[in-house]
Amino acid sequence: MRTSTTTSAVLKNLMIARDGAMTAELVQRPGDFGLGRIPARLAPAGTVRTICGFCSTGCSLLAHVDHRGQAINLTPDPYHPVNQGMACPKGWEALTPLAAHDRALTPRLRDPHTDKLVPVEWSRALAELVARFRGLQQRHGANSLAVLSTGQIVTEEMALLGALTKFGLGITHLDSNTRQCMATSHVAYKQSFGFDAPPFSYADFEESDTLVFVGANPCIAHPIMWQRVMRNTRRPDIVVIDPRATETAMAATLHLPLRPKSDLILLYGLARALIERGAVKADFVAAHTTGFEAFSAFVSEFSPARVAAETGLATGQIDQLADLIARKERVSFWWTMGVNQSHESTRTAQAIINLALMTGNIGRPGTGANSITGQCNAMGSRLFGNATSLLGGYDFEDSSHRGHVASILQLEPDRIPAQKGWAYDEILDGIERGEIKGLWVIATNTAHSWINSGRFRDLRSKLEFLIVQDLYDTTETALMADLILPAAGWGEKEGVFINSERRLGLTRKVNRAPGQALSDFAIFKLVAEAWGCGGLFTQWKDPESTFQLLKELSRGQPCDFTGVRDYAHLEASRGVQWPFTESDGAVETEMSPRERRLFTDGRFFTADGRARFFFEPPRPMPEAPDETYPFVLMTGRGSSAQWHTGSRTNKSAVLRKLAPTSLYIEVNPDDVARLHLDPGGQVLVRSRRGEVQAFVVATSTVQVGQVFMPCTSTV
Ligand SMILES: Nc1nc2c(c(=O)[nH]1)N[C@H]1C(S)=C(S)[C@@H](COP(=O)(O)OP(=O)(O)OC[C@H]3O[C@@H](n4cnc5c(=O)[nH]c(N)nc54)[C@H](O)[C@@H]3O)O[C@H]1N2
Ligand SMILES: Nc1nc2c(c(=O)[nH]1)N[C@H]1C(S)=C(S)[C@@H](COP(=O)(O)OP(=O)(O)OC[C@H]3O[C@@H](n4cnc5c(=O)[nH]c(N)nc54)[C@H](O)[C@@H]3O)O[C@H]1N2
Ligand code: SF4
Ligand SMILES: [Mo]
Repeated sequence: MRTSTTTSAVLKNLMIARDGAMTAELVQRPGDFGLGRIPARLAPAGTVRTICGFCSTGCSLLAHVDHRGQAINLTPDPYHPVNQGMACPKGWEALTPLAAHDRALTPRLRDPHTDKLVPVEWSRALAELVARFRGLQQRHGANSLAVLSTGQIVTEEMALLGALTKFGLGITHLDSNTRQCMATSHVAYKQSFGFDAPPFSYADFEESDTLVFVGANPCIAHPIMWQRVMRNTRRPDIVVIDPRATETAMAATLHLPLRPKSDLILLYGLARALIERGAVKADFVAAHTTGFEAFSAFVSEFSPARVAAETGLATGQIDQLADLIARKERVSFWWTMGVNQSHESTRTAQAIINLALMTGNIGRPGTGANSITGQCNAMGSRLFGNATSLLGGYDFEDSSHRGHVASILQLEPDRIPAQKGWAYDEILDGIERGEIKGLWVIATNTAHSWINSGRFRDLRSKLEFLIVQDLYDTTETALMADLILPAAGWGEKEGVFINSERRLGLTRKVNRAPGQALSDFAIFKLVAEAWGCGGLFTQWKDPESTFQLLKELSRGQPCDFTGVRDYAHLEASRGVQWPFTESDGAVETEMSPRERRLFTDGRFFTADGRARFFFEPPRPMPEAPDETYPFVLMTGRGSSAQWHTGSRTNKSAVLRKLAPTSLYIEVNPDDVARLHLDPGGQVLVRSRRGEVQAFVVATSTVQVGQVFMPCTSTV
């Protein structure tokens, strides 16, 4: 009953929305479902400061906006503390993908007779979503539905989606593409520091004496962070631990090309070497940590001979690195996907954290155990995705946490589930078992980016209803959908991103979304109304009022940012790093530091204020090479001009020119000769899960027995 009334009200509003110029956002008549208006605040003509929507660096871009409120081009902000006037090719080209010919302009619904995706009105799309999802819940239970989200929408949208899914629609299983990315570091920090808290500031790139990069290729993946390293005037040693001689390794002063997935052994061996060198900061360890003695006993088994044998490195290389850590005053450790995407990634991240703790390299300039995240708002999803942690870094399992969050959100506490839902891989397993029947995918391209993409294709047939919400209706996942919801993208809506150094930055609407595309925020509000649970979200009027709610959720937490007044404050201050409490805000002046790191007082976020040493015996790589599959395949970023599955970057002619246009595989010249491969010719690359054609690039950047392919190609 409630649904049908609401749906007709939605229809009325959509008719208004289709009229006139305001197609970009729904203009709600005040009073209709108590929504008020979701403002479509267009930027005034002139220059507007915004934050890039690709990677987690969070560069500030100046959008130059004409009298129609449309950005005509972008330049990097010379005065921003993050990028200091620099941008990578994706940033410079960020407007181009918005104008692509394959933008999703209307919702599309699969016609059961023709099997084609045909344009439908928003009202029909919403009614269908509700009917199909409700029907599945009625027949198979509330948890026959699941949601896959992203690190690429603004924090306000993530939080609304998380709240809508779990508190409104009654779906427990929500996870995001950050599971493929830095979820393991989230856990590592939570266990070691008591909260998911990357401690660094980008200034640390410039202030270190030794920088150790583990499984990270910032020259390609975070080029502006790398520029910050290049601005370091302390003549630092730069160490790269990576099986490949990457662009970053080539620029390093020491490259350790270890065997893939032998990092944990190396890091434990380094800990022993540091203990033997007397490099342990005993005062710091005694005052601020727990568990060092057991750790010290544990690592005694990692002799140089064992480490060399198991990592393939020479003992001299390991000694050299131990010296660089032991002898330098300021040592910072940085890691990315070479660590996070592995079978023992949480412990590997913690082995890095242990090195920083035992040598007292934390809380001082140029130090830290620093996880670099990937997507523009991966950090926002860590705090407000509402996936494994409850909004604001709380725990679903803790009833006092649930009660607290419910009181801020003015909800009945029992609306908040008492357990976290399934992770991404568990959701896919649930589809396979026939338990999940309906899936809603937002701002991620699962059919391309999930490991073993063939499996997702097979799972599709087990889903009774697949919804995809994206900028484009041509992504591999959208083409499989039963319903496509057209979304506004970066630059077409406003909200907050949180970058790798915990900086909240405001991203602005500098363009109208095309056709009937709506911001994800507006779509989630409409779904709530159509579902009949809109009343739960009256406080979430628009992104900025939602930001005020998020502030309240952060109050008293390590990530407290209650000192940020509003969007205008964020913009004027060029971003604020958390924590920034109300009292910090009250004493803020022009002279307040613009870069801050955590743990300067040696107090961590655990109950006793001490950091923990975590460790575990290394396990062999689960799927080692064998006779049929003799190579180790590594994948990663191939070019600073390409972004993941290419849905956005492939739309720019400029970016397409900057990267190879065909898929390639890098093979060591000895293997090329041994297998009589034709450099530049095509090969069929086959794994236990799939096969693909690629052309051969003979290069000694990969070791014998190893090959590399980029995870994006410009095809
Ligand atoms: N241009 C561009 N930039 C991006 C992205 C993009 O798609 N395009 N994506 C963004 C995202 S979401 C992310 S998560 C980041 C990723 O940023 P990075 O992790 O820096 O990028 P990858 O290319 O995945 O690099 C991982 C490195 O780990 C190495 N590696 C593989 N196995 C091992 C191992 O066992 N041990 C060690 N030590 N190293 C290993 C690989 O050789 C590779 O050089 O990039 C972000 N930036
Ligand atoms: N082989 C291999 N696979 C990998 C990796 C690897 O290194 N190797 N890396 C993994 C990692 S670290 C990551 S993070 C993932 C990334 O994997 P994906 O998230 O699948 O990659 P993207 O291409 O960024 O997909 C994002 C989609 O969201 C859409 N989009 C962008 N902005 C918005 C928006 O505001 N709203 C909506 N609704 N849609 C939007 C884009 O059009 C695009 O289709 O890939 C993972 N997969
Ligand atoms: S480095 Fe990242 S944030 Fe900066 S311009 Fe490039 S993609 Fe955007
Ligand atoms: Mo990522």
